[in-house]
Amino acid sequence: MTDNLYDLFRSRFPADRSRPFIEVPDGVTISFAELEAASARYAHALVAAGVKPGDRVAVQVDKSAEAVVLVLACLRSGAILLPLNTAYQAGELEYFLSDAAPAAVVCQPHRLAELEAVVATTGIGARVLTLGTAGDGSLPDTATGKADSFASAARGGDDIAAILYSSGTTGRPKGAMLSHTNLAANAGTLHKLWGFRPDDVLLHCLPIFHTHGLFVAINCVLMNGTGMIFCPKFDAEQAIGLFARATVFMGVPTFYTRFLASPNLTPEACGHIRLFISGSAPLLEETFNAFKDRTGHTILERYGMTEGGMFTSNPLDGDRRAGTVGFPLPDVSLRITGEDGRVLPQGEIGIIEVKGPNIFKGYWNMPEKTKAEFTDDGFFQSGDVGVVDERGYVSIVGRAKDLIISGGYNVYPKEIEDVIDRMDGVVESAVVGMPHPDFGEAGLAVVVTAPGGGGLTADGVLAGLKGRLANYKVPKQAVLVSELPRNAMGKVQKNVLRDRYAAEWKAKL
Ligand code: MLC
Repeated sequence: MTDNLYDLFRSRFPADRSRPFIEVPDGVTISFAELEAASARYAHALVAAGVKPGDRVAVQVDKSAEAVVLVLACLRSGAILLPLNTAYQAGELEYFLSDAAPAAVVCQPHRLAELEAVVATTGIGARVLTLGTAGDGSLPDTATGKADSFASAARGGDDIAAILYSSGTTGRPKGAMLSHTNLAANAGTLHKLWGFRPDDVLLHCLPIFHTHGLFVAINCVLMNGTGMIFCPKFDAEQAIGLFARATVFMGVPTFYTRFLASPNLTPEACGHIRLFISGSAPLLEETFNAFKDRTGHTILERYGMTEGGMFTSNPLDGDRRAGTVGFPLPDVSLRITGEDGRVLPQGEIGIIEVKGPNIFKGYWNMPEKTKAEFTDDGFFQSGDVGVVDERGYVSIVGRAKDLIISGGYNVYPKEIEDVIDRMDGVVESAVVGMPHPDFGEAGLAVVVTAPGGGGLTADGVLAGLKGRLANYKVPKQAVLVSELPRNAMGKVQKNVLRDRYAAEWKAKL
């Protein structure tokens, strides 16, 4: 056995392989036996497509049982998985594919022509494969008839298992490289910390192209060797109906606010769930309290990011405190530092830095950026501003980076401003995060138009962004102005904009 993560998961599969692993409501059910066999066949199909260990396989597919099989097939074949949000548009994909230069790109059949065109533009020469759900995908076609067993490619612990792109406040998105050991360490820690039991069933409603749905949720289930109910999309009513058959639920705060909006969220409906977990965005104290009042359940909030999975968690047994993200995980060292890099005493506010076996190996093709984000003694500088209280609970109190977290997705204003600034009639722009009842935060674009403006309207700005950026990045509102407020250093005062447009924003929601 090597350090291939698949082998670890396989060692945790139940002795009775006929037990269900994935059940899609009104869809397929896949047992562990089928998972093993199908991921072997898909791994053979990847090899047949020319994929070698260490090659990247970009995957932009809808959430399905087959998609999970493909994820495991990538691990088994030693390929590096590059999951891509299905909302990404051609321009965004072009960058990821040029940067990561995958050997193969897997997409839904209906996007084949589009992805082929993107691949042609990049000149990377990748094979474009399709993943159908009803016999209409080239990958399942190639897999048909292949052997049901596959010897996992030998992988060392530091070999990269996945690259996940995260954007930034400046420059290009960065591909965070996560090793087999990074993922194994975090999965093992969370599985233990959250007390997974032999009878647990996870209700999975998250997308599977980001850390939360992919590595936190699925990997805990794989470590537990039990099953999950796998909903292709989040639907609050459907999820509430399924609580009766599940024991663990993981979601972003928007899921919880949508549950609270339903009269069907009752203590009885939640009676079978032993653990509700929230993450990816700050859980408002108001939501935490309302959920407790309505259901009797105390949501467990945890904190992490793409660059290492989870860093902290409120306790399973013990006080789960609203407004905090709990304690550093047992194998994570966490410290707070000041602007000069000095480690601050408990109670002082500063940048959160973390170190542990789960922290990523660096950014793909960006040694300088990697170096800049780690301290000399190996701590990753998260860019989040936090504080540790006298009991050791960590709270996130702000962000050192200009970032909007909308419905659990990170949205970087700079990326949107760059697209707006290239529009005809635009001089410059600023995108700010505003409070949003459903998504927690959402973007407002404040756009300075050229004299005359060329007929540009606020709606025109928003329409111009659609199709160029993933839909969740498109600001919900825009205003046209003649100038932006700046401080003495010439920096746009985003806090002034947030205050100035607060009433107008709220009125238009
Ligand atoms: C959808 N829309 C959003 C949005 N999601 N707008 C802002 N922010 C979002 N998150 C917009 C769409 O653009 C569309 O607008 C309209 O809402 C309806 O789209 P939809 O697809 O029908 O929305 P819905 O399915 O309701 O999606 C909402 C959601 C989804 C909350 C279910 O966003 C979601 O699953 N979020 C989870 C994100 C997540 O998994 N993050 C984990 C990152 S990992 P229009 O105008 O086009 O009609 C990470 C690390 C960690 O952060 O710690 O976990």
